[in-house]
Parts: sequence; C-alpha cells; structure tokens
Amino acid sequence: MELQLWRELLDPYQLAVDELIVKFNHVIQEHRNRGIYSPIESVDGRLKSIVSIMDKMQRKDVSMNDIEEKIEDLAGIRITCQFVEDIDRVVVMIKNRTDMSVKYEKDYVRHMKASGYRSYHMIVIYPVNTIKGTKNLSVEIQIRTMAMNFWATIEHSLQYKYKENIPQYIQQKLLDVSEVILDMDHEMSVVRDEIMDAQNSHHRKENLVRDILNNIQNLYKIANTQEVEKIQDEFYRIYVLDDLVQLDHFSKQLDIISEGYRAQSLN
Ligand code: 0O2
Repeated sequence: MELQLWRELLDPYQLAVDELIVKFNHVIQEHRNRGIYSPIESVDGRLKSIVSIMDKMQRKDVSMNDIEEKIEDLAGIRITCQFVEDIDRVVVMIKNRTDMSVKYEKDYVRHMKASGYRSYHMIVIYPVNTIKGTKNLSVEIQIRTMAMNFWATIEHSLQYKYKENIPQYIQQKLLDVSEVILDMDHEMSVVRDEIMDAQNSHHRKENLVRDILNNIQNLYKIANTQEVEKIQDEFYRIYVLDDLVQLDHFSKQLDIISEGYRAQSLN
C-alpha cells in the first residue's frame, strides 16, 4: 500500500487518539480542580506504527482489506492508575460514557497472561468526524497500574530485541518480577486511603492558593493598595501555618471582600 493510502487509513485513528487524550486528561483535571482523588493518574496514546501493523498482519494472517476490522489497536490509549482498585473505577467510568461504547473487554489483571503481563483491555467503538463524515473506529484502551506499566514497558522492549524468543532465564525472571509487582500493588492498596488523603489535601491547597492569589491580583486593580498589601501579608502569615482549615476560611473571607469591591465598582 502506498504511503498516501496508509495516511488516509490512519488519519482518523490519529484524530481518535488526540481527542481521547484530551478527554481523559480533562477527567484528571476535573477531579483535581474539585480537590478530589482522580482514579486516572495519567493518560498516553499512540497510533500504531506501519511496521507494527505489518508485523501484526503477518502474525495474524490479516489481508489489507481486513486491517480495520481485524487489527483493533490501530489507535491505542493507555491509562495509568496509582492503585489496582482504581482500574475498576476507570472501567465503570468508561462504560458510563456516552461518547463511546464498549465492544469487548479482556481482564488480564485478574487473569494474568502466561508471560506475566497484567492490564485491563477495553476495545471501544469511538466515532470521529472527518471530512468524509462520521467513522466508527475501534480503539484499544489499556488500563493498568504504574507498577504494571513498569513491567510491561520493560518486557515490551525485550520483545524488540528477542522477538518471540526471549531466553528462558529472562522469561522466568520476568515472571518472578510480575509476582513481586502484584504483591507491591496489594501492599500499596493497604495505605491507599492515607495516600489519597494526602494527595487530596495537596490539590485542595493548590486550588485555594490559586483562588486567593487571583483574588488578590484583582483587588490590586480596584482596591486601595495599602489595604491589599495588608491582605497579602495576612495570606502569607496563614500560608506558613500549613493549616487547610484556616486557609479555607481566609479564602472565603477574601471572596466576600472581593465581592464587596465588585459591587462598589458597579455603583
Ligand atoms: P504493541 O507494540 O504494543 O502495539 P490476541 O489474539 O488476543 O492474543 P492481540 O490482539 O495482540 O492478540 O491482543 P492482546 O493480547 O490483548 O494484546 C494487545 C496489546 O496488549 C499488545 O499489542 C500489547 O500492547 C499488549 N500486550 C499483550 N500481551 C503483552 C505482553 O505479554 N507483554 C507486553 N509488554 N504487552 C502485551 P501488540 O500489537 O502486541 O503490541
């Protein structure tokens, strides 16, 4: 197939990857803006390379005409979670979305592959709008923990070197390490609440400081400079106390002051 035809075939899949990265990043941001824990830690995506497509066509005996039907990971999205419990939350979240529908799932988290690979796979149908109209594309979404991702990334790079023939002692080592990773994920789950709490506090603090600084900056434009400087000093005094309750109280008070000035400036 000519390069131009490959481009025409793959372009919509690139669009799907780009759109889904934006959408899942937005999910992360929405959680953080509200100061709540995001089950998605990060999202990444890729269009399958032509070489990888040709390799897979050969491996699975797929003809040119059947590429789109039989190779369902032309567009691939990878969602990384901090904790193993987050994977199920992300799966539910994806099932509830109205911009895609689930075609089928493979649970390699509960049913590890013989290689030691763990990950949750969802093949979804995702519509994209192109100049030729709407196209319903298959997209593979892989959902895994950071620890599972570490393992898969290392193992994948070995596949490039050894193809199907990773030496037995390395295969065994990978299997052993995948067990360690399973244990690690479970161990981390024990302190999940504690860690989530710490991260939520951090994001709440960031949001509060952002709101306070915005308010102070706006006040400089309309209020008496000396008064705003006093407010700023008070903010620094409270900030160093590292007390979220006081910071929250200060932010609310500042909202009231700012509202007052806005009302005044309207008169
Ligand atoms: P790449 O380079 O990542 O695109 P199946 O018929 O079900 O065996 P299929 O369609 O490959 O074959 O489905 P499967 O097994 O769900 O794998 C899809 C993708 O999951 C793979 O794509 C890999 O990205 C990843 N994956 C599956 N098994 C392993 C594994 O043992 N190790 C690692 N590191 N990744 C794995 P590709 O096209 O193989 O590769």
